[in-house]
Amino acid sequence: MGQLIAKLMSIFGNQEHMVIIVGLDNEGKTTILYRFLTNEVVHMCPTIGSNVEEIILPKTCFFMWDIVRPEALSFIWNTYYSNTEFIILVIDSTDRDRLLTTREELYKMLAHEALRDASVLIFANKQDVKDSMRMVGISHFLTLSTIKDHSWHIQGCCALTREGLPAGLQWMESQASAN
Ligand code: G3D
Repeated sequence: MGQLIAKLMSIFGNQEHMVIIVGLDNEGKTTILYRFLTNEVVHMCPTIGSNVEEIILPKTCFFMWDIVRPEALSFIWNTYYSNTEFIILVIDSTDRDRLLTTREELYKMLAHEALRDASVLIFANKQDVKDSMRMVGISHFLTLSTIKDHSWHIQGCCALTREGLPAGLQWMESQASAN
């Protein structure tokens, strides 16, 4: 898989930035990916394999993989890590029960050698749902302020309305142009 990605990167050129979208199941990853591309809500069947899309912006392109995992409770999927410049971590802000699992998986992933230079965008999704956790609480629980060796940004969003998604992409664009 790493070789395939490297080949795709060489075809698309240097302005292409490799992004993986990770998170537990049902957090909204696939909805976010397709809301980057269209204003329509796409009704999806459960994905077999992975979704991959190219997001073309005026100054940069993001080649995004929505990774579908063999096991629902882990988003570790090492073969996708090589060449990854950005990690988009999607959190279901209503799902308090699984935030601990997300925290454990996040730090395992950040410790991975192949992701040493990757920047992390955290989408606190489903902010439209009443009583969802707010960004401050999520940041605190995930101890984001202790992350010193990766650039990171947390963005509240609602994938259904696209609210917050452009701001997240803008942060990635600014990171991409700074590197
Ligand atoms: P996944 O790819 O992480 O597994 P999906 O998650 O993108 O398939 O989304 C899982 C469910 O959450 C979907 O509902 C989807 O419509 C819903 N969802 C995604 N984003 C939001 C959001 O911002 N707000 C709300 N309220 N729901 C959201 P279904 O019913 O199709 O399973």
